[in-house]
Amino acid sequence: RATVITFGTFDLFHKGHLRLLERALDVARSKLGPRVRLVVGVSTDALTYKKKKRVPTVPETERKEIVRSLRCVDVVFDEHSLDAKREYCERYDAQILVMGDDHVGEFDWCGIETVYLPRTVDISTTQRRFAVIKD
Ligand code: C2G
Repeated sequence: RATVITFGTFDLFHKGHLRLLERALDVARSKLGPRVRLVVGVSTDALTYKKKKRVPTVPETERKEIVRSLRCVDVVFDEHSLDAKREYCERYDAQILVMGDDHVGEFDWCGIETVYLPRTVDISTTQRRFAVIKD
């Protein structure tokens, strides 16, 4: 099967995350044919702290469990480093890398076709967290 790969933290999992993953599969099907699998690198707690300077609300084991349970997702693995994308793409034999367009241009160096999809508007983990804290 052809492979599409993506990466993310997926903290306080929301519809923006879900749509990104579903659309990643759609993009891959349109480019590679119907038999594609979606592989997702979920950032470890340590990597999340490094890149965002905060600990995720939901621990990595749970974030992985949630992403793994989705119908559109075939394989989940630990993303330990932002700089190892080329290795991850090779390990899973990925043909396409998909990310949201808040990352435009960031991953063009990975050696495979990279597609940046528009983010879902009006939803983010930060907004969710504030909504929780407000009361
Ligand atoms: N996303 C989206 N719409 C939103 C929120 C997020 O399409 N409203 C997308 C992001 O663009 C990203 C994915 O969902 O492609 C996961 O988002 P995050 O959990 O915020 O992940 P991020 O911290 O961007 O991780 O190696 C790359 C990093 O691990 C990226």
